[in-house]
Amino acid sequence: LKLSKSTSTKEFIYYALNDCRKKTLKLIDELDDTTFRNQYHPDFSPVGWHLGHIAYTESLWLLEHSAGLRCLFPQYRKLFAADGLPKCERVQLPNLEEIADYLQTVRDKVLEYLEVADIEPQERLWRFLIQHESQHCEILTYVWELAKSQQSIVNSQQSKFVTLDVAKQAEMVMIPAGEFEQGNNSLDALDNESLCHRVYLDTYWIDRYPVTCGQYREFMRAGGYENSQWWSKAGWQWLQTAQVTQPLYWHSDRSYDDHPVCGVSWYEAEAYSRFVGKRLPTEAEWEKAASWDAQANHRRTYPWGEEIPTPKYCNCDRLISQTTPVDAYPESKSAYGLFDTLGNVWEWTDSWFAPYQGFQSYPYVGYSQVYFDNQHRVLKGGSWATRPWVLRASFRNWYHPNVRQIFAGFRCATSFN
Ligand code: AVJ
Ligand code: FE
Repeated sequence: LKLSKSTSTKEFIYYALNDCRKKTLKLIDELDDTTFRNQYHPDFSPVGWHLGHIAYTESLWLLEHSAGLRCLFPQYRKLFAADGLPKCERVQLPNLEEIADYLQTVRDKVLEYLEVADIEPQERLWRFLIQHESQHCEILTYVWELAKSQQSIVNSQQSKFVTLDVAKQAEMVMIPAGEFEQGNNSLDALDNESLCHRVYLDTYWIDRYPVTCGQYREFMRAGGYENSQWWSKAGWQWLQTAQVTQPLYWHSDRSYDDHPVCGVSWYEAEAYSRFVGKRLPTEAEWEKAASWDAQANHRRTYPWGEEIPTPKYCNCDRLISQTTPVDAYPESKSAYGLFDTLGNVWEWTDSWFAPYQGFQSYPYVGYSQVYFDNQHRVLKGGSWATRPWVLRASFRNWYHPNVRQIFAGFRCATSFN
């Protein structure tokens, strides 16, 4: 199927389900049993749990709630429900073959149902499930990276010269005062992206590129991790217990100097920003700089326009399996000239995860609403492991500020030149 204007909703859903699942099955193909069932970090469930939970969620919403079928695998309900067991108890898993069978059995029924379903009123739900699978596959990639780092398998690239010079890396872009449109009301937007609304921002400056390893090394070399003056009170407190001295996915190899920093907590991002006399952008500042086309007075879905993300535009979808130089995708440029806003690394923002005016939970309160607790910071843009279905300027991710396992970096902002 070639997607075009005449593709029907049903054809599109069929295509997206298959495309997404093909990649999930490819992951399963590469998986060994230890990586499948180990819990590598208390904040993250085992890889195998995520796979079972994908099948469970699809079955719950499409087969039980929509098609009205009985639960196919009632024995898995407690284990794979989002609110079933604490993460540490999610290790008593069926084996890989059983999970693969679970996914396949549910999917076969789902495709049968898709043929007869009245799709129009359910479109939002189907789109949600494609994004749900995409997100869990990214999260299981985090766990997999932890597994690899324990087995000391490190991604490494051919040694190369850094081509983006230091002055260029530090460039900032001025975003003139004015209104823009934040959020997204379309059918593929998640509940937390609506309602779309206009926001006025004063003039500010924002980095053209994410902060690079080369730039961050200066912070490390200057004793950034030993000097409380760069850290907020909460950040310094966090550092005393975390006892870290470099990002989680740090490369000492200088050929990574033009790659974005990856694997920092929000506190590290905050400390670095203070060190260079800047601050983290708010979510609105990030989103305006990435998506607003002031000349057209128009919000772009992606920084470059409306074409869906492909390898031409950004480092995503696990196609490269690690970060790339921050200037590697000139086609990614936003109207204001920012590079690399989508893909490569998630970017921490200064904003707490909170609802927009008119927010309504969908499809369940536990998706977003329970996280509106002023304990989670918003991340934007997606990483090298993010599937295209969840890459867009309005997408909102959220984590506690101490989390480093996600593939997160940041860029800085200032209010004056
Ligand atoms: C948006 C990644 C924070 O992991 O809780 C998956 C995604 N929500 N299933 C999460 C999610 C429900 C969510 N994050
Ligand atoms: Fe989930």
